[in-house]
Amino acid sequence: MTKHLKLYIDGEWIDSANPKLQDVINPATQEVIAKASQATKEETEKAIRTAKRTFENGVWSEQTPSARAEILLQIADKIEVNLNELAELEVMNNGKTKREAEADVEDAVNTFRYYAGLLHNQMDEAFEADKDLQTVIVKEPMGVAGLIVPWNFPILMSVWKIAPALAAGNSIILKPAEITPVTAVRLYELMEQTDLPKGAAQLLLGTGSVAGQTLAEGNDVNIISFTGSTKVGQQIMQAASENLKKVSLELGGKSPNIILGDADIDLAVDYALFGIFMGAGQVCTSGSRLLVQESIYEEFIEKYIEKAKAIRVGPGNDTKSEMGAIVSEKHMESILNYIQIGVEEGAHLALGGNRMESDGLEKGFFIEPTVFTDVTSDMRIVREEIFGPVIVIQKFKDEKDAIQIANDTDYGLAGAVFTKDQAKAIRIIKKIRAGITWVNTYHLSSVQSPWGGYKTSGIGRSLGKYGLDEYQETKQINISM
Ligand code: TAP
Repeated sequence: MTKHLKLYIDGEWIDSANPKLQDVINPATQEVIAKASQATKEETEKAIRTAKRTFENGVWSEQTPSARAEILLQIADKIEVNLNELAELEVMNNGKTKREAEADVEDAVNTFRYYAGLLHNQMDEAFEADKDLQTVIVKEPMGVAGLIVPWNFPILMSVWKIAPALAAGNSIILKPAEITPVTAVRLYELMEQTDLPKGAAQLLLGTGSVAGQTLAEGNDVNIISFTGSTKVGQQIMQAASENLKKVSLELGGKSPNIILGDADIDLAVDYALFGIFMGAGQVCTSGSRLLVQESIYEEFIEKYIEKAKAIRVGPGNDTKSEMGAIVSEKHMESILNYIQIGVEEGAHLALGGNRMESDGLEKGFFIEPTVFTDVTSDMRIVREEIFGPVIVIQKFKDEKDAIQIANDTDYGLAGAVFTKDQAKAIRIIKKIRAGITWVNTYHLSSVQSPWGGYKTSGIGRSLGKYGLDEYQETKQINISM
């Protein structure tokens, strides 16, 4: 029987008054795997009222940091015990490979454990501000946190927000993307089995235009933490200006991956492939612009294309698959449209470019690993985020040229450089206007490290101690001695 997914408000699973249910699709097969309730404006407002009441009555917000840490650890344990099930659900709903999904769920466990640990380490500051004045600086929760996440890392993006927001003592309302609600629902079922107080965490399924927008506008919401497209990020900022709530935005990218002439070519080829084809390119930090120095251009491209051709594309639940499905038909059409634009703009389509519809992939949304060479900085496929398995490769002359091309973008999320010369690597990386960078590797990061972008890639940082700061107010208490 198809599972019916409900909203979770004030410790109860409830059906929306909206009779329309959203079909939740497996993108590898087009099977309907669940039907999801879609929260109305009134239900979203009820979730906000519940979160506010819970915050004010102190059942969560006034617990000691170590008591909160204990509950975060309980949640981590629950996720860990159910890791395989959660990974399978993620594969089924998002289309990514099982290996990728397992890594996401493992990171989710680590994130809860990290913030539990951080709570034990957070201490107030105290100092003598004047002869008779002692000052103490304390951190406090903000209140109600609205957490809006996209479909590309459904469970991990949820946890990157839930863990620090709860750690800080806020009451939360999570809204997953309407096409990928399955693991968020399972996560909430697991959270319900812990000692997290009723009303501390609500879950709203439904659309961005109703549930998301109502959260962003809500006068009793104190922070909106959003991960998604730059366009929707801008709408959220506007909506949030009504009560000047804090906004934390993790947005899009078009990240440069620079391969210098003295790089270890085989290493650079492998990471450049991983940089774009992980998650079928549906990753905010994808190294979607490859910049290759002219002295090694031909050799690099030859090796890159040979290996890209060999990538096994298939359903995420097949252990042989190295790249999974595109999340939805609509998104697949958008990627195919960009490929068409690339061809019309005069870029050289060196590999792929098509939907894959044979050898058992007929029913799913699969796109070949696609490589464009001979691109120029003015092309739309170079400037706009395609968010799919499409790499655009540009040639550069020297270091100065590479930096100029790399920074010629409105985005500033990530970037990488490959070279055997460490000093040169650091010199270049320091000039790249982006928040997440790599030298001789790609996509590797840790829960301790701040995650976020420059320019139109966002405002604020997730993860690390910076991620906890996002969900806290800072107060000075001046005590006359
Ligand atoms: P969006 O279309 O921006 O949607 C993201 C979330 O916002 C979804 O839950 C969506 O709900 C909701 N939403 C849509 N309109 C809204 C509104 N007016 N008010 C409030 N919420 C609204 O992004 P997407 O297509 O799901 O995800 C892809 C984008 O996310 C890419 O641009 C990617 O770069 C970015 N991304 C960035 C990062 C980081 S860390 N920077 C990480 C992952 C993804 P519905 O979809 O249910 O309508």
